[in-house]
Amino acid sequence: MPEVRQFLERKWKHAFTTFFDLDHNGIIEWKDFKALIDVIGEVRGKKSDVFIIAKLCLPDIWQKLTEAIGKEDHEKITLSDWFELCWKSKNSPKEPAWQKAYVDYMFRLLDESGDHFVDQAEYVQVLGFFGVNKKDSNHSFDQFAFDNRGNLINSISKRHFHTLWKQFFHSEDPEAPGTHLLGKI
Ligand SMILES: [Ca+2]
Repeated sequence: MPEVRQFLERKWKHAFTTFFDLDHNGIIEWKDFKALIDVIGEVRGKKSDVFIIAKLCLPDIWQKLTEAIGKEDHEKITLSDWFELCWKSKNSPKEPAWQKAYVDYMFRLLDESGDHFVDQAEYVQVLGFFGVNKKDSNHSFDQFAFDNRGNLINSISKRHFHTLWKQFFHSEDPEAPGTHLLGKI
């Protein structure tokens, strides 16, 4: 179904553009990751946990991503490479190493206080590193932060985050709360 493909690829493109290709040249390169580490270091300081996490985790994610592509040229990830990785991940029974490293990293990045929950203020602040404005992040948070009974909650556990993450990357249902996890698509 073309509309299912379109919906999935719209979400994946959003993740590619907002969270990886920070200089918006259409390619993910190590320099995009490096730029993010630098921004976090400037905003939050070189001794902050969030800076240390980014510095430790991003080289690992980069290596796992480029390994998963398996191209000769390991220096560049194009949007079509990225779609291919996301399709493979969606169709694979086992979570690929890069996805696991990426979701773990994002949760650690978001959970600034280290209490194993991501609250709205943390979410809004970290999305700000990626250039997402506060109004949009606040709105997104209200679209996915629900408990099983549909009541709004003010923080997301790691397990809940993982469920929302899977919905973002794999769900074909635009109504799934996870659609909003990474901001406005
Ligand atoms: Ca780039």
